[in-house]
Amino acid sequence: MAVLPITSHDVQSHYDNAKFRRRSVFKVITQAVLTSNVRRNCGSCGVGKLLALLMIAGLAFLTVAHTNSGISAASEIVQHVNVRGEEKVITEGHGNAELLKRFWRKPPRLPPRLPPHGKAGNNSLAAETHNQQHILGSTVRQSKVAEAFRHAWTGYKNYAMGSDELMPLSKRGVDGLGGLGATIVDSLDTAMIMGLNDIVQEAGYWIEKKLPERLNEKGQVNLFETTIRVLGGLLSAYCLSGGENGTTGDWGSGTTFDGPNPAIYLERAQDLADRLMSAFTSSPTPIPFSDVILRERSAHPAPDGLSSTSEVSSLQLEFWYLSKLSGNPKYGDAAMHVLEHLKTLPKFKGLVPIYISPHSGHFSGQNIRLGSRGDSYYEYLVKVWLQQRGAGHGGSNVSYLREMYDEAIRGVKNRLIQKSIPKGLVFVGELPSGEDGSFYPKMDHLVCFLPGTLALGATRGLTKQRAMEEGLMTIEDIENLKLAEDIMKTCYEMYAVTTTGLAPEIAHFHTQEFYEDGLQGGNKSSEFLDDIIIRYADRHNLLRPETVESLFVLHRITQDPKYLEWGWQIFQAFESRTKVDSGGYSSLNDVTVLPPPRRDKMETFFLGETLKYLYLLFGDSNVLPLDRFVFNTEAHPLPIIGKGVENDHTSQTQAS
Ligand code: DMJ
Repeated sequence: MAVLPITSHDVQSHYDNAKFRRRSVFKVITQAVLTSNVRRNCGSCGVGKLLALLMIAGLAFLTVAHTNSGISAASEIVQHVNVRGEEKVITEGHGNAELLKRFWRKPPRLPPRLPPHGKAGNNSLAAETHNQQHILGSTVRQSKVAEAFRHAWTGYKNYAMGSDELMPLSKRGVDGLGGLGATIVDSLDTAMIMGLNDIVQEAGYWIEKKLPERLNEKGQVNLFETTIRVLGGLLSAYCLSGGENGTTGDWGSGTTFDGPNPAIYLERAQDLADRLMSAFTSSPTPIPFSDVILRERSAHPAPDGLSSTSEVSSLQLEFWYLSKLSGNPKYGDAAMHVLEHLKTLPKFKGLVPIYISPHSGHFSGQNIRLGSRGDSYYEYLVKVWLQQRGAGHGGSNVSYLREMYDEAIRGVKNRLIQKSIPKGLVFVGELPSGEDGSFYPKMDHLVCFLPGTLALGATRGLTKQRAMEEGLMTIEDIENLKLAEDIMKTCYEMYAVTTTGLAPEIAHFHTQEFYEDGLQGGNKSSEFLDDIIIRYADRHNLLRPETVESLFVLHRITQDPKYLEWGWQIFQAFESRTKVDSGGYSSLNDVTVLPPPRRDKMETFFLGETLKYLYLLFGDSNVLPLDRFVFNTEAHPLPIIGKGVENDHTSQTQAS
């Protein structure tokens, strides 16, 4: 196990707020003497009292000045402690002079408090969290994101309540996901996290009163979409509203929510999962069919007979957690059986084709990519391992997932990573014809989940600093975190390179072998105009979350404040380009022109993921800490079971 030393450069303090600057001794004393009380009463005080006060001040000043050289020597005592190569900076005590200094020093002036985003009551933990956000200067940004969420919800509620999605331009709803009110369920835990109790109540009661009839009556849904958005949303709502342990404080909120008893969310989840189970039970192999008829509790394959690899491998966080909650192992067993089966299949350096047949149980075709139909296969390998590794057996029963993940990432580095020219952006390309075919420099926006996943895998959700201190990071982990940061930059530049400041759905990259002229993003001040190629057919933006998702994870893990700024720029671009006055936000048809032509759809993941990740990015890292919660691929947080990181320590001790 190789551990790089942590340098003081890694240990960053990142607030730069003029209100917290050190004040001079003279200022401290004059401010302390002229307290508001003295000032208030000064009109009535006599000349004698004033002179006495000035004398006391003078004496205090002389004492401090006399000992000042001693203070500066003592207060600057800094110890460099080497603990496993780590540099720690410790400031020692300062004696009497420092005590006097402290006595006179007024506490720093904090920025004014803003009201909480919701109407929910807060306990002391929430208040402390809130205070922290002020210190970091994040509350204003969080309020703006919460306002955006309310605007999105209000548009949906006014024109589309009960439909899957809002068409914000024609002000009506559309059922693109089978008619389960997908926006409602996808949004609920975001409203909880933001403390928007009135929305929690509206969404919660709809789920209590209306969802059962939808489940009974509706026809075809996609197994994957319904699992990640609806089942995931219900399970997360159950967890965050205190269903599992009777308290909401566990995840850093402390808020109590209105709405139905949390047990309702679990009941709905189980009803839905019982119907979805037919996708597994009808298939002749462990690979589930892609489509389910809810009212009939039956399932069938997609018209071409194939399932997407990412779809069959991104069900396990949800089904396994449901088994744990319900005590019925059938959900988790069926879902985990898919991964156990995938483990046995031949792969190319850990990489897999994007289609699989539920009839044969084998991969179909050669196309390898981390974009659509491939993406969350790689994401769930590591997330399911994180979720379950501490659940028992020392994590050995899921260690194969970590091995599959590590091998796949080696394959990515080996075959899919290149640098663009002329400016050298690191991007993830594709192998459309498999291992023997050529590299294709195309990267879907969807691939921008990868920086977050790489960072999570590298530190197990801890900050880099802590993971280093605890000796948890191997050389490979450190390399992977570096790769995460490089790809993160590319994802950010995919936004910054366009006229609107929003990324296209797909980008191509200029390489030695590949170039297409005249297809630039349009932002003349971007230095990457020549590196990123945006074809006409790829210029739309669906309000997708992947980049801000990774910004959130990378900021939590590296604590680098640049990710806050990138996220803020992206949020502002969403605000100025996609907000619809009458309510909601719209997708765009072309991110390279102003004003951008709009597309009449607000995807559920804008509320379920994009705004949630932005809100969490600007907030306190004690809320939903990444070593205790894992976000499903639709951003619904689920708890990590048992001893997560502790288990990593144990397995390392055993191994060494
Ligand atoms: C979401 O439904 C999920 O994040 C999924 O994994 C990928 N596509 C969308 C968001 O872009």
